[in-house]
Parts: sequence; structure tokens; C-alpha cells
Amino acid sequence: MERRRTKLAVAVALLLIFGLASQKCSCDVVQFIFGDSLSDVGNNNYLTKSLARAALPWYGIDFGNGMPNGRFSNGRTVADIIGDNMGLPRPPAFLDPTLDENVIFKNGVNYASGGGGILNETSSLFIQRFSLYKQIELFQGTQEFMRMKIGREAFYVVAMGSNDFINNYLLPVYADSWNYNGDTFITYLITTLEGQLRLLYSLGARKLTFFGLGPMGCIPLQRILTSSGGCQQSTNKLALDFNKQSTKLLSDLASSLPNSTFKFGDAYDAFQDLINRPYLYDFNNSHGPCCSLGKIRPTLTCTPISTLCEDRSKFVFWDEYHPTDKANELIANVILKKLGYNSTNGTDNP
Ligand SMILES: *[C@@H]1O[C@H](CO)[C@@H](O)[C@H](O)[C@H]1NC(C)=O
Ligand SMILES: *[C@@H]1O[C@H](CO)[C@@H](O)[C@H](O)[C@H]1NC(C)=O
Ligand SMILES: *[C@@H]1O[C@H](CO)[C@@H](O)[C@H](O)[C@H]1NC(C)=O
Ligand SMILES: *[C@@H]1O[C@H](CO)[C@@H](O)[C@H](O)[C@H]1NC(C)=O
Ligand SMILES: CC(=O)N[C@H]1CO[C@H](CO)[C@@H](O)[C@@H]1O
Repeated sequence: MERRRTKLAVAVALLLIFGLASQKCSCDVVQFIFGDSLSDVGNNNYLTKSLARAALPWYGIDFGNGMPNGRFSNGRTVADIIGDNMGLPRPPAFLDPTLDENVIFKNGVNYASGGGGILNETSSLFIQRFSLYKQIELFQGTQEFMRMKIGREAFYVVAMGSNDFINNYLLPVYADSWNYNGDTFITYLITTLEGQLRLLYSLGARKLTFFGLGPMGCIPLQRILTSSGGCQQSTNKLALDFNKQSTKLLSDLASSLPNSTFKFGDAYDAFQDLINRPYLYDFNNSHGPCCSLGKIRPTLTCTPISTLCEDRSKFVFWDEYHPTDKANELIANVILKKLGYNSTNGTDNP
């Protein structure tokens, strides 16, 4: 009896190992990405009325042929780098006209949109953008379109929240800024996000990572509002409070939703250290944008008449809001390491 049980245990163990090994083929694992300008790979370039677009030089200068591709950076996004390291294909923008059933089947879809927020009302000044609800609605459409095919293993990435502060709560033209205080606003965001993550689960999402916020009070756009040029500490505190509550939300969901691996990807401290001690990481400037109009600041975007810093690999920030390729790489590596996703290249990890 004892021996049979041992044999059975061995068989189960072998089955498990074999089961995992057979998933090693990264070719059929795809990603569905939901996010804002930090993850947009071109959607807003098709939203022709949007004021948040990376459609002009010098966006994309260090990516592919150097022409603008919709990414709000000189190079790769954090999600690009994380996916590459896991051996996953880069999902194309939802609005890319070449997107068809085969492309979706092989690569997944990226719904991220510059200006997008957890809240529908966020970034209304940009006129056009996909909010997180809208992105989930589009994903639902994709699923109906694909019908038989989705249901395979997929990674879901949700990277949202900074616009809900920078382009909503912190701007007095938005009603949310006078209807809420910091605490009640964060509660409103977390409650909304919970509904959205549960909705994604109900649509089949099991392996999901939510990226937390960075020290958004230190982006050049926020610094220029302080008399000293230092970080806006009150804004950073909002990010930390939001991260704390979303960490709890993700862990609560992971333990209550069957078969789910919901994780929180945090790089706040690492990013703050990069900003505080750039020289340690071989950076030279962590306060100003690499692409700017010189003394005329802030500008909404990097433009063809802006001038570029001498060495883009020495700057933390590319424009007033967004990090450079090099900074994104550092952030992505921290997240990969924390989540245990480093050097796995498409193997069995969650
Ligand atoms: C948010 O927008 C979606 C459509 O994108 C809509 O279905 C939903 O009802 C809206 N929610 C609120 C609270 O306005
Ligand atoms: C969880 O996984 C098991 C085994 O694969 C499956 O039978 C069950 O239906 C799953 N439950 C949910 C809610 O996905
Ligand atoms: C760092 O930047 C300063 C000006 O901001 C410049 O004078 C110096 O040469 C730069 N050093 C390196 C190593 O790039
Ligand atoms: C990757 O993870 C492994 C095991 O957790 C660790 O030993 C290794 O140092 C990590 N590599 C990098 C480049 O972070
Ligand atoms: C750590 C590691 O081996 N990463 C590699 C995973 O695969 C991508 C390309 O498929 C490489 O660029 C990474 O270096």
C-alpha cells in the first residue's frame, strides 16, 4: 500500500514536470496589455483627435528605423523589455490595421492608450483615449472575434494609474479634484480597479500582473512646479498610498479567485534611488527631460523643433512625463527580478 502510494506520488510528480515542460514552447503564450502612455505601442496614433500622441520625431529615435512608432519614449517600454526577457512576442496595437486573427493568435494584443486611466473621466482634456474600461470592452470584442482560439495560456498586464492623478485629481479643472481628498480618491480608484480586475478574471484572465506607480512627483513636469526644482513630495505620497492599497488588492484577489496568479509589480524604491543617485547607475541627469525646447518648459510633448540631450543613455527622463529606454530597462529588470521572471524566457512560471 505504502509502495503503491509512493509510486503514485512519483507518477503525479512526473506528470507535473512533464506538464510544465510541455508548456515551455513560448510560441503559444501571448500577452494582453492594458495601460497608458507608458505601455502604448501605437493606439493613440490612430486616434487622430487625441492630444496625447507620439506620432512625431523625436519619439522612437532609438527604436527600429528611428521613426515615431507610437511609443512615448526614445526606445522600448517597460512592458516591451519584460516580455522580451520572458521570450514572449510583442503584442501589436489594437488599432494596427494589420491586426487579424492569426496575428492575435500568435502575438496577443496591446490595448494601451496614452492618457488612459482607471477612471473614465481621466484625461478628458486629451479628447480621445481608451480608458481601462474601454480597453477591457475592446478585449471582450477580441474574444468574441476569436471565439474558439483564446483560452490558451496568456499573460495579462495592467499598468495604469498615473494619469488618474496627473491628468485628473491634481488638476483643478477636473471635478474629481474638488469632490475628493487624497484618501477618498484613492479608495475610489481602488474600488474601480477591483471591479475591472474581477471583470478581466471573469473574461478568463488568470495570470495577471498589475504594475504599480513610480515616484510620479519626480517627473520633470511635477518638478518644474516646485520652487526648488525638487520632487513634489505630496504627489509621491499619493503614489505610495496607491501602491500600498493596490498591493493589498492584488494579494486579496490572488487568494480569493480560484486558479489565479495575480501579482503586483513594484519598482517604486528602485526608481526613486535612480532619481536620487543617478551617478551610481551611470546616469548623469535625473531631473530634466532629454527632449525639450530649452528654456520653454513644460511642453506637452517632445516635438521636431525640440532639441535633444547629448547622450540619451545618461538621462532618466525622455520628455516631461516619460522615462528613457535606458531607465525603462532598469525598471523592467527590477520588476523581473522581484516577480522571479528573470531569465526564464517563456518557461513555466506564472
Ligand atoms: C465607463 O465607460 C464604459 C465604456 O467604455 C461604460 O460601459 C461604463 O458604464 C462607464 N462607467 C462609468 C462609471 O461611467
Ligand atoms: C481551476 O482549475 C481546475 C483544474 O484545472 C479546473 O478544474 C477548475 O475548473 C478551475 N476553476 C476555475 C474557477 O477556473
Ligand atoms: C554630465 O552633465 C553635465 C551637465 O549637466 C556635463 O557638464 C557633464 O560633462 C556630463 N558628464 C557626463 C559624463 O556626461
Ligand atoms: C535571476 O534569478 C536567479 C534566481 O532567482 C538569481 O540567482 C539570478 O542572480 C538572477 N539574475 C539576474 C540577472 O538578476
Ligand atoms: C535572461 C535571458 O536569457 N534573456 C533572454 C530571453 O530571450 C530574449 C529574446 O528572445 C533575449 O533578448 C534575452 O536576453
